[in-house]
Amino acid sequence: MMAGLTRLTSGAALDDLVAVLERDGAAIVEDLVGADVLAGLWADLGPCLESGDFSGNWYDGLRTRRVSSLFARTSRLTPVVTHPLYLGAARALMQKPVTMWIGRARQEMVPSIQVSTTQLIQIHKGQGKMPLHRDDALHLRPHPGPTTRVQLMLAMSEFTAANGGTLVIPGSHHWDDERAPKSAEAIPTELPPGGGLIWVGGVYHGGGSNDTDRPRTGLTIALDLGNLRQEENQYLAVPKEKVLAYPEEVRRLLGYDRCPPGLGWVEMNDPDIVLADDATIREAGLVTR
Ligand SMILES: O=C(O)CCC(=O)C(=O)O
Ligand SMILES: [Fe+2]
Repeated sequence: MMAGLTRLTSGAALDDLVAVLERDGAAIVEDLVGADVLAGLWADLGPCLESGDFSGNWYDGLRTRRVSSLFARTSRLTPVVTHPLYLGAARALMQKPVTMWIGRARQEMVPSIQVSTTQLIQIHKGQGKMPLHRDDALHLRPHPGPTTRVQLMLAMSEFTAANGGTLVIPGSHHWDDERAPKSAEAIPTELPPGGGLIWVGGVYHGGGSNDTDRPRTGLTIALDLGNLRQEENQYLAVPKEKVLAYPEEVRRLLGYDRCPPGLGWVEMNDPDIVLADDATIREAGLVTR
């Protein structure tokens, strides 16, 4: 029997979580958000799941419901995406300084990070295992290598071995691209509602099979390095007024930020200028949107 994933609580030291993520590529935070946060998210997002259809393809799961554009559908994701352990781990693992010469000046640039995908994933009875995969395969990068994604799965319902709790192969982010993942190597994520699984993009994982009568619901957010293309196009998925409902830190994470030294500008400026009101935009002589 393989040991389970390392389990921490919200009060854990960030350095301890980062050390576990570097070693295993995945960790559990038992109590990521409280019942009030969870209830608010259910109130906003639950109806979207109920009115939605099952996925139309085998990979996403024919007995799985998925809802995306989460920052457009709820304004209550701040405590999730800015949780000090989740955001802190993402920053620690991805915002590594890069040095460069600009003329004769040796400069250090720290990349930004950004929300890359959001999804509610509800696995129903009869859904089989998802193929084990690496989510950073999207980045078409060789392994092993620097972390380009840190992802969260917030349990909106209980996660168990029987109901499809995410299967994870600890340590598989250290593997090269020749080694194939095997089902027998994967261990299920077990979480109470409000708990979270944090994992890095290079770790093999996948949804489990649900053999129970009750659906398993998770809310996933991925934070990626800011110099990569977002998986889910946040600029198109989240209308301006929904972006403005979030605090500046979250707006920056949604992509209204520059990745140093200079990716993502608008009008030679920070892209968040497009969030200003129309009068200010006209006064500054910028193109109105
Ligand atoms: O639902 C899960 O537990 C994981 C889903 C997943 O890995 C994915 O959609 O890429
Ligand atoms: Fe995945």
